[in-house]
Amino acid sequence: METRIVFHIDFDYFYAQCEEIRDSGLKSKPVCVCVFSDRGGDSGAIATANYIAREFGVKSGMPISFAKNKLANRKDAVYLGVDFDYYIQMSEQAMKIIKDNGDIFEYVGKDEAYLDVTDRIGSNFKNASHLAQQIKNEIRDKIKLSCSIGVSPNKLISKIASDYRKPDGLTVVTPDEVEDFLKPMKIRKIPGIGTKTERKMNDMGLEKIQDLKKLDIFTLNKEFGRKNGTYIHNAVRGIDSTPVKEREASVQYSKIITLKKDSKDYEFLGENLKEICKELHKIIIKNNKMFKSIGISFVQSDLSNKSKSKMLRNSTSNIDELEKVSDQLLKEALITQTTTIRRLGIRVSDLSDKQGQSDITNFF
Ligand code: DCP
Ligand code: CA
Ligand code: CA
Repeated sequence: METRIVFHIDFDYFYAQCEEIRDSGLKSKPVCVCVFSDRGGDSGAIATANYIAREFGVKSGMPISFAKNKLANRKDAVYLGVDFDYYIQMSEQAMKIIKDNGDIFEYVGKDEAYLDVTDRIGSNFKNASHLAQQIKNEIRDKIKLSCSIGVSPNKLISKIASDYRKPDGLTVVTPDEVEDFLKPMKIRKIPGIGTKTERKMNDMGLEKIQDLKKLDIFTLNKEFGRKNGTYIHNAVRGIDSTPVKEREASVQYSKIITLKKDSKDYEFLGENLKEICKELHKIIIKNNKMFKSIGISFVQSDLSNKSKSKMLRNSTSNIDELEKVSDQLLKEALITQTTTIRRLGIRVSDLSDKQGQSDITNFF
């Protein structure tokens, strides 16, 4: 079988880098992107931080107050709320560039994707390395975003390789280099091995990937279960035959607001719903999209969630349709509503590109 060439592409400090691109003044400061909770003040968690903030120990998932402590001496530190719509726009543009440069494109998440380039490159790793560099350049030239790419014969090694030199990395691992590349790495570098498994392995005296290679498949199966055992046995040898599967981003746009007061009154909620429709519609138009599914969601006073959605017969970008259907969903939901509602939101999904009016006029 011909050696495959697979890329794993991962955008560097993604949300924080997007913020730096929008405001280049941020580049010299520690930047923390925060998911503020509803409780106000500093309650909430860090989504991500730029590399300056990371030097002070700020990490994804950490409480915002911890990050503020760590950055106490940096008066210039900046704490921004997440702006998902903007990150999705950035992601879509970068993903398009990636997709256009490969044979099979597999979307993994907003900031990462796999790309199989075997058909256009053959098994030539030198050419693959050039193509990867070209993709990096194109993304940087067009939208200023930096990313890290791993290039190898399979998804597993490429995923490890894209993380190997960050930010702005390009790591090529040819089939001959796979073993040496993996050997000295910490066990946790294998995707899917969590802290719990790692701890258990450490307790068994195993620290590095090369240590794990000493265990035979029977021992691995016995200690970690058959499925995991087999996976680990292959992974430490760099073996992975999972194909890159064509997969597009299933993006959705949503808008949610905290109401001025908790309520289950149709008049009050309906007015707010109209406002949300307007805001959401702006985003849809700006991105030149049509939607086929509409959903409304409540965060109730006890903070539990509730949602209701409807699939339309045809895709549309029409605001009247958006208003009509979300109003209908609201009415239906309120029939059985006992708790008051604290936050109200709408999302549209099953998106497709709108053939812009301008295309048609250009054509004529
Ligand atoms: N993210 C989040 N909460 C987490 C982890 C991540 O909201 N606990 C978001 C913010 C990140 C994005 O997902 O920008 C991508 O996550 P990555 O793990 O790839 O981390 P980054 O892109 O931020 O950093 P890097 O890839 O440079 O290490
Ligand atoms: Ca990333
Ligand atoms: Ca990632």
